[in-house]
Amino acid sequence: MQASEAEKPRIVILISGNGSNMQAIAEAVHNKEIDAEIAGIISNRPLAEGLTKAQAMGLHTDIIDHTLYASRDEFDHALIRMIEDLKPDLVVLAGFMRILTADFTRYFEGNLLNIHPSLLPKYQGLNTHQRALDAGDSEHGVTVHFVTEELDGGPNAIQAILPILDIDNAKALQQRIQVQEHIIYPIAVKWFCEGRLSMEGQHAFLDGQELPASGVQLRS
Ligand code: NHR
Ligand code: GAR
Repeated sequence: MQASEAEKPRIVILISGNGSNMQAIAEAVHNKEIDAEIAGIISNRPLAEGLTKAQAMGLHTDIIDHTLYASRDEFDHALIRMIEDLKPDLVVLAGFMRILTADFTRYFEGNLLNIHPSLLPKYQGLNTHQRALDAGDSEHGVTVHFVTEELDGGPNAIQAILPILDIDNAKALQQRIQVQEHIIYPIAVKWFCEGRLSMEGQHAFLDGQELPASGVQLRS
């Protein structure tokens, strides 16, 4: 039986910039590849290009400018309230660029996903493409993981792996990785919305089986 609109899992997506991952997920919902509802898009940057994209798709958008808050704590508590108003089942970080406090990550733990452009646990933090090149790595990639207090340290759900080519630079790598991001993020969100992907006690599970530390790996 088709679930009625009111019963569909509700997704809130947090962005700071371009919003291409937000768009990939919203399109997968629109195309009914994911049986869910986009409850809203929230940006901490008032001028994020992703806001325009979300509005063009007819999605609800909210802005919460972190520069107007005196501390990370106050910002995160206001952000929790704004997200809660949208009654989410899943919160998705899609190029969201503010480090979140433990109060925030604990509040949504198990229902909070992020996409990070490296083969986690390698290269947590920023500048990942250049760091993979500088290290002379033969492979690089992107990971969808559950968010915990530890930055880029929560359990992995899925990662896409790409070879690094002799002629690569950070920009070329970033472009090839973005193509993979738009494939694996909708897959992870779909699994979550179907109740197949979950987090229990710092481990990720798919279909009741604990995933390896890498998560599911897609190699191209
Ligand atoms: N917060 C927690 N607690 N845990 C994670 O795993 C998080 C998180 C917040 C964001 C995304 C992230 C990434 O995938 C993310 C994961 C921003 C920074 C950062 O240094 C680091 C990691 C991530 C996002 N932000 C600077 C800050 O001071 C600001 C940088 C900027 O505005 O450009 O918050 O890598
Ligand atoms: C994505 O490439 C994502 O992996 C990266 O930011 C980009 C956002 O693109 N995330 C981080 O670097 C987190 N530190 P988008 O706004 O077009 O989705």
